[in-house]
Amino acid sequence: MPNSTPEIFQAKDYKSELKPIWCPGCGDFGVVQAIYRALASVGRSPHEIAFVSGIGCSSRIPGYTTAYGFNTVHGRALPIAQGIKLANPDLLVLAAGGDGDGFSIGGGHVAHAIRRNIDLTYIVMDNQIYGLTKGQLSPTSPRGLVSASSVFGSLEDPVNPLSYVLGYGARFVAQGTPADMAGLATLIEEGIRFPGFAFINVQSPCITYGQPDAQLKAHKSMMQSLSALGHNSADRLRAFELAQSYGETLYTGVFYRDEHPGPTYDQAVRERQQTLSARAVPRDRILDAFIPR
Ligand SMILES: Cc1ncc(C[n+]2csc(CCOP(=O)(O)OP(=O)(O)O)c2C)c(N)n1
Ligand code: SF4
Repeated sequence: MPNSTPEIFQAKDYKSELKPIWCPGCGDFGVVQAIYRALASVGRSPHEIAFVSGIGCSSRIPGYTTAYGFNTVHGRALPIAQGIKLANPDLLVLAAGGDGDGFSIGGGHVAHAIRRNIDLTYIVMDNQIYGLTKGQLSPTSPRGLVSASSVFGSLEDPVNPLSYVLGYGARFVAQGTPADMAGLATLIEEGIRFPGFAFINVQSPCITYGQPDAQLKAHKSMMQSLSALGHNSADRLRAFELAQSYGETLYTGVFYRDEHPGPTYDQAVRERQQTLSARAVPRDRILDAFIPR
C-alpha cells in the first residue's frame, strides 16, 4: 500500500494572493486572519473548502482565502451555501457576510438554515452599519444612531442576532471579536467541527463609519469571556439570558452548544436519496406516475 502521510497545512496556505481592499484598521482583517488559523487547525485542504458570501465589505472575504469562493448576491449566502453542501456533502462549507446581509435582506434565510441543521458554519461580521454603501443604518445599529440614512438618529431598536438564532433553535451559537484573535480562531474552529449549523457573530468594527465605542481598542477593555464567567454552554436558557446583553456587554465565547444535535439535513437528504435510489424508476418511466388510473 502506498504510504499516504496526511498533508499538514499552515495558516499561510489559506491566504490568497489577492490584497484586501478593506480600509486600513477594518475589523475584517482580523477575522480573515482568524479564519486562516482555524482552517489550519482543522487541516482540510483548500480545494475541499467552499466559502460562500453575500455582498458587502465583509462579503469580500472568500476572495482572500485559497478556498473555492463564491461572492453571491446580497443576502443569499445561506441558500447557495446550503445548495453546495447538499450537492457535495464532503465539502467543508463556510458562509459569511455582514449584519445587513444576514439580518436584513437575508434575514429570512437564517431561520431555515437553522431549522434544517445543515452542516455549515455561518460567520457574520457585525459592524452595526452598512459599510460598503457608505454608512447607512443596518439591522443591528443601535437606537439613536446618526448615520447617512438616519440624520436625526435612528428610531428603531436593533435586531439581536444572538437571541434571533437561539430563538430559531440554533444548536451552536458563539460570539467573538478580532480584538481577541486567538479566541476568535478557536471559536471558528469549534464552529467548523460542530456537526450541524454553527453561528458565529463577530463584532468586527467598521473604522470608517462605525461608532468610536465599537472599535477594537474599546473591545479590548469591554470584552468578557463566557468561560471565565463559568457559563455552561449546554444551558440554553442561560444562553438566552446572556444574549439579552447584546449591545451592552461584549461576551465572547460559546453561548450555546447542543450536546446532542441530532442528524444534519445533508445527512438526512443523503440517506433519503439512497433509500429511494434502491427503488429507482427508469428515466423513461418517470412520467408514468402522472397517468390517471
Ligand atoms: C439586492 C441588493 N440590494 C442592495 C444592495 C446594496 N448593498 C450592497 S452591500 C449592502 C449592505 C452592506 O452592509 P453589510 O451587509 O452589513 O456589510 P458590510 O459592508 O458592512 O460588511 C447593500 C445595501 C445590493 N448590492 N443588492
Ligand atoms: S467601510 Fe467599514 S466595513 Fe467597509 S472596509 Fe471600510 S472599515 Fe471595513
